[in-house]
Amino acid sequence: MRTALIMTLCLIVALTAFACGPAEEPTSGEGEMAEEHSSEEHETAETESSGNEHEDHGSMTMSSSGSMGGERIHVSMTDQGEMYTMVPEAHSVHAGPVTFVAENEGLIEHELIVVKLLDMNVDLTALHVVDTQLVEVESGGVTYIADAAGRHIGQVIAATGHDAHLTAGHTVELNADLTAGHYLLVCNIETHYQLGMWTEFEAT
Ligand SMILES: [Cu+2]
Repeated sequence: MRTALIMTLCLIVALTAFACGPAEEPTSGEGEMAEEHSSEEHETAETESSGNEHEDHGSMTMSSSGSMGGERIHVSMTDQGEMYTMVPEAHSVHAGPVTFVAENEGLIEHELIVVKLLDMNVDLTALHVVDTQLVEVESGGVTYIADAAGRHIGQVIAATGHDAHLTAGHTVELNADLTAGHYLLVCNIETHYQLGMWTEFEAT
């Protein structure tokens, strides 16, 4: 009787150890956690581990665009010849997250500004220009494009800005969350809009 009890206890202990053992094993537990968090921590880890500024930038943009999960639109920018150009590979996307992959194929620095048009009747070939640039107005933490009467005709949704260093030969990825509507993609560095560096774009 006593032997049987001991054997039963041993069996229970053995079964418990068998059942719980694998789940509590340190390596498998850490492995699962590392996989779950790898996408979120990718950006930080890459930034810390790499001393090369260029590589840092590449991995950061890959990480952020990956988490956005939207369409990728390549935008070619040129400044040779009589007209400057801003040419997206497509002029329409589904509303939602979009990554613009802006490639500067020209010889000088450019930028990409994504503007949602608030006035459907605006003539994009004749936007209001002061000192060779579109007028950008800050209001309530939002940047607008204004017409000659000071009306806000477009709202800036995303911009590479001058810190992105979209210099000759470089590519910068710009994430934007687009609601359905009519958009203007433009480079607003002095004279570039007037030289043709803009295009219409739709989110449906
Ligand atoms: Cu430009």
